[in-house]
Amino acid sequence: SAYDYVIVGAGVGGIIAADRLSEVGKKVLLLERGGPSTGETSGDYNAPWAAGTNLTKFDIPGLYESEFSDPDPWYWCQDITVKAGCLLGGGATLNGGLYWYPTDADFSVENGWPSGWQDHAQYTNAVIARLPSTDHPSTDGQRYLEQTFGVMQQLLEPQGYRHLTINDEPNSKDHVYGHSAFDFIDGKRAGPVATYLQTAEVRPNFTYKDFVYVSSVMRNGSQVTGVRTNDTSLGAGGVVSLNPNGRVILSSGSYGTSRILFQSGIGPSDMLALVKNNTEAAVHLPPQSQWINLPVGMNVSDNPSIKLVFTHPSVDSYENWADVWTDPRPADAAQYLKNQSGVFASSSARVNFWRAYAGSDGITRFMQGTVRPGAGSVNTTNPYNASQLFTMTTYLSQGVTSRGRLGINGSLTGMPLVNPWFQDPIDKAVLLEGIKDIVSGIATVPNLTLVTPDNHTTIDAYVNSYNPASMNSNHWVGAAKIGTDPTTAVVDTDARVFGMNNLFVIDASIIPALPMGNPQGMIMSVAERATAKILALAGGP
Ligand code: 6FA
Repeated sequence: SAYDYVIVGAGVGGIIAADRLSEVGKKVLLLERGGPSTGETSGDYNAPWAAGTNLTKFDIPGLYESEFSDPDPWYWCQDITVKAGCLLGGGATLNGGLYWYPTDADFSVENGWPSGWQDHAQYTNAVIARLPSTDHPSTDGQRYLEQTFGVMQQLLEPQGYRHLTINDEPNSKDHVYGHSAFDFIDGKRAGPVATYLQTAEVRPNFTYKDFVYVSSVMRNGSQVTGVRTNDTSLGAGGVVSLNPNGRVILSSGSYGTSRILFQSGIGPSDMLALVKNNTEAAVHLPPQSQWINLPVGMNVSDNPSIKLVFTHPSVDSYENWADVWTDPRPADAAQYLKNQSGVFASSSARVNFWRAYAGSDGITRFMQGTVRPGAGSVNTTNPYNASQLFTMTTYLSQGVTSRGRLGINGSLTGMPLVNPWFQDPIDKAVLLEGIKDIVSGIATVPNLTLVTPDNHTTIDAYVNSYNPASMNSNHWVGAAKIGTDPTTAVVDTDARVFGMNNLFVIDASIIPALPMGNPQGMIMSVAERATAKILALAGGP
């Protein structure tokens, strides 16, 4: 059987595209390399205390931090050197759930978007209608483990910050703070898996196949003729067929989509040469005369982030989340199992704030802060009270000018080739200024102590010696950037790969520059709009 649309990757972008295309009657095949995740999708990776329930590691928001201490973290892609989700839902199944409605400025021409993409409201509102955010995810409407909010209030108010419900005023991102907002529903992880995928799955014209790995698309010049998979039940040699005028959408995430493009003969010549030198992959690489030289993997950005660790006597560090999987606080576990309320109904973040900074190059950059009880690591020569720790992650968000590069090695492992953080010294100077502003307020909050860096380390020294790998925020965008010029962009303003008739990308890769907040809200809006654009294009199925 053949399909109108084959979508590769059931993550944030792919699920939304699949739902919208099947909604209008297209015959859609959604392929995913991983398997079930949440209980609703037959996932069964449960904490011992939730055994026998349909509440998996991925359903229970309070288990988020346990992803990073799991002895067998099978859910991370094993062939990508940075963190990416290789299971149904992709990053949306594993992420911290922070969820920001995109701002108007996120889609501005100044922020890299081609003209025509500025009026995002219709698409953002479509996302909000399916997946409203919440800043009080517990089913009883109460907020839990909120001590850091009070501390941050004391720290930020004297610096002129205003308290607001963040997603009620998405465009207000200067000197504002509020409760963290999440894509959780009924006290559980929601995201596209719990919403868009559910409506797609009841349609007879929609097919979902998991545990299918896509290596490349088969091309006849500018026409994709099939999708090459490792599943021979899908077609001879594992090749999935398209209907006449059928289209393929790559939604495999920044690293996954880039790798498929390379193996399909699309990308910089050094990456294609690596595929050609890989015995297994070389067999399916189109002849060099059909290679398309596009800047796949270039122009990537990710928020540089620096963590500060504090103590305050009012704060409950929640044992730094170390025991949530095997030995949770019994009352909290029981409360959650009873009706999805309490501490476990939220992931770890409790407070977010933003402030605008003018860089010496005239560009406005925003600093985002995310505050959570507990700390992953502490580096201090002074004594401190481990039960009072909390962490503030400071990120540079919209306005970041640094760019890096991602790609593959000879074994086709996905990896950063050039780190994107602080390539431009002005990015570094601005984040440093922001951190210093925060630290300058510590003295106004009784008993607030900065423990990392400790009082023998200057903020400059701390930032200067910060391990670049620890600056990673897992928010990679731009690998197949949208634009009007194939020397600097990979997809055109309809999300179609330059030089191809029927190959598209809908995922984080097409986003040209970082948005104001953690990116999944923007990716969702982009997926809504890109799908509408593709449907409106002449010549389709
Ligand atoms: N974003 C937010 O907005 N808020 C957060 O709190 C947040 N936290 C995190 C976080 O804590 C971690 C650890 C990570 C890794 C990311 C976080 N992000 C957060 C970022 C956010 O999750 C990502 O930006 C977002 O998921 C990217 O969406 P995409 O649609 O671009 O890509 P996905 O990775 O979601 O999905 C790709 C799918 O394709 C996966 O399901 C994958 O298994 C599949 N796939 C990949 N290669 C494939 C292949 N060759 N064949 C078939 N399927 C493939």
